[in-house]
Amino acid sequence: MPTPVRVCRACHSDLPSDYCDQDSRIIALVGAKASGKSTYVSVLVNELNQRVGQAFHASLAAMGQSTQQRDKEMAEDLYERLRLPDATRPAALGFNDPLLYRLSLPRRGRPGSGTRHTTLVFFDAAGEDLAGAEAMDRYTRYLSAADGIVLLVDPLQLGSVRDRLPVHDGPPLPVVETPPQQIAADLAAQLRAHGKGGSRGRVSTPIAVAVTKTDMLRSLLDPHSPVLRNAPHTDGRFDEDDRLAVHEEIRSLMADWDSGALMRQLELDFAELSLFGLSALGAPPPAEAPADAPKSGPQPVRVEDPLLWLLARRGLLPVRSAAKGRAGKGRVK
Ligand SMILES: Nc1nc2c(ncn2[C@@H]2O[C@H](COP(=O)(O)OP(=O)(O)OP(=O)(O)O)[C@@H](O)[C@H]2O)c(=O)[nH]1
Ligand SMILES: [Mg+2]
Repeated sequence: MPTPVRVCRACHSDLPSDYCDQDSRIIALVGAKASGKSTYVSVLVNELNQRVGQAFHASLAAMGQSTQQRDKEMAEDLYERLRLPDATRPAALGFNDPLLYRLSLPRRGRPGSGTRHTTLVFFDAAGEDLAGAEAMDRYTRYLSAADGIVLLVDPLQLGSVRDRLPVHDGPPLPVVETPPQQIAADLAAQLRAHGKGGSRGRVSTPIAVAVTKTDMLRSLLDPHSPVLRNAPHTDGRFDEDDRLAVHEEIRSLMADWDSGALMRQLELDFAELSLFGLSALGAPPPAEAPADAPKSGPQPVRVEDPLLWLLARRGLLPVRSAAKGRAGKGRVK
């Protein structure tokens, strides 16, 4: 029946009035429990509003009352009270609504050439809802509708990384959760079952695989590693060569960590993938207050890269590459 506000026909949730007028990109966030998904979203939104927004002449606005309210709470918790997000509640306790944002970018990457609006939908599930094929089933409709997936991999979950970290004064290492390889395999199986299997059985949805908490890996990285500093974003362009440098660096790190098992699995399952490394906080939480952000607030490194890659692949961002012929159009295996 007619309603005074626009609602979804399936679930009857409110749809912000401009939701249907824009191109939309659903970004699914996947990762084991405590891999850093909620912290990442909160920091990413803040960076898109500030440093990254400035570099790309972009602006981001929370859409609809529910996102506006949660956006405000997330920012107050992390940036004013310096509190890290609580564990996300599992779907069994009530479904978590996705976060909707309108991202406005100049056409052709230049201000004054008109604006293109894109709706970004972030879905931040609880880790335990992604911890097995059965649990993930609840999310399948949303995962199969996603235009891009960001898989967060917590390096502190990997045995060989835990063994190599120097004795540190940060908070204790997290308990071991679902291995990223299993999440990736279950995810691919779900997507294939929903018609996302392309040539040679590989899933066609692009996947950005990001190693999180890179602030903890300093002792394992070269001090000049590209992973330890932000991407340049020169002239408001996505730097393809920089992305490849990070991709190769993370690939060789992972080869060292697990003999490349995760990478081999990903290459068998996904047709388009790129590896990233990021730190949402820039430093470990204080040892005496592990539920708090570092005292100086989040100082993120490379949080925007996975999303920018997904947007650039869709032609929504101008790309810069000194080796265009060699790198192709942003496709990497
Ligand atoms: N060192 C470091 N630790 C981080 C970073 N981001 C998150 N963490 C740690 O990881 C914990 C979990 O982060 P969350 O963002 O809640 O993880 P999640 O994936 O949303 O977890 P669930 O909602 O339970 O699935 C935080 O409480 C921090 O202790 C980071 O950038 N660096
Ligand atoms: Mg969470």
